[in-house]
Amino acid sequence: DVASMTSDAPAYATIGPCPDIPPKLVGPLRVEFDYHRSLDKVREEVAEPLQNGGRFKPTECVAQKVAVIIPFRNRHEHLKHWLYYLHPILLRQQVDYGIYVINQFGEGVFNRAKLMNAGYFEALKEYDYDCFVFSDVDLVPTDDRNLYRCFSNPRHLAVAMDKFGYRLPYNTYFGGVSSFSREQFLRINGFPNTYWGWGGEDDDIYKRVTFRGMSVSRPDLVIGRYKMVRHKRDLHNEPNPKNPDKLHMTHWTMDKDGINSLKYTVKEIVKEKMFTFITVDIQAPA
Ligand code: UD2
Ligand code: MN
Repeated sequence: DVASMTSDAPAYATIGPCPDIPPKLVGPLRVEFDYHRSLDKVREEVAEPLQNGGRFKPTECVAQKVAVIIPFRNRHEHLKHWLYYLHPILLRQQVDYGIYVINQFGEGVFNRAKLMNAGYFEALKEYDYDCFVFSDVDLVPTDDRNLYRCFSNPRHLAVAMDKFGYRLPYNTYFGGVSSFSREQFLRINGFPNTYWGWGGEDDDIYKRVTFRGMSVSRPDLVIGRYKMVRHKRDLHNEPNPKNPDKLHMTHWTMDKDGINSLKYTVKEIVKEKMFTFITVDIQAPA
């Protein structure tokens, strides 16, 4: 009979792509970091729809497959805030996503861009992601219309941060949060591995994008608002005076310093409910 034939039809035959504008967005959000929920409480409140490892896949439509990569060391309080605010946002944004916290092993000099390269690689070992969002652990968007997905050009999402008076500090600023499709990321040979310590790596990435003939896509200053958890400069992430000089060389170095020269080893992978925590040894200098 006809009724049972319809109900036996495979589900995928009826699922179309997710809409360009997710229907459940609410717009501006209240974001503050002085609440007193523990990580356990946060998990109770936001993790119910998630698969282990901080994974979620919408069932109502076919979504972009997005790996969110967070460079990390010793910022657990910030990570709690990030998870508390971002999971509900990402759920409303209808993304097929996973959260990858890439933890730098040891006490050597920090290297944000190399960690993000490692995150790209590790995420792809797990799932066929087509989009990569790279985010500082301390940045929370305050408007859910700022979509964590990929566009026809590399995207800079963190355009209006509280710490910069809700505007870009300079026109070519590319720090904080960005997204790249797999093709866009490969086209720039990923990120540089050689920016140790604080500063410069985001400007190098911006240059890579323009040198490969792409432009930067951005949300407007209303939708692109962010709050950064206030913090001091960490130990072993001092501004590196060599980094600004390296920027003159990007044009010549980008083809040999990037995803094609990346070397690191995985020390440990831990699947938490709200995220996948991957500790990597990136051979950091003391
Ligand atoms: C700015 C940019 C950032 C990057 C950096 C220069 C903003 C909001 N962000 O960040 O994108 O370009 O300058 O390198 O302006 N981290 C750890 N543990 C550490 C050190 C760093 O987890 O010990 C991670 C964490 O994800 C952090 C990120 O690296 O958010 C950037 O470091 P930061 O927050 O100390 O630097 P900040 O705020 O000046
Ligand atoms: Mn910061």
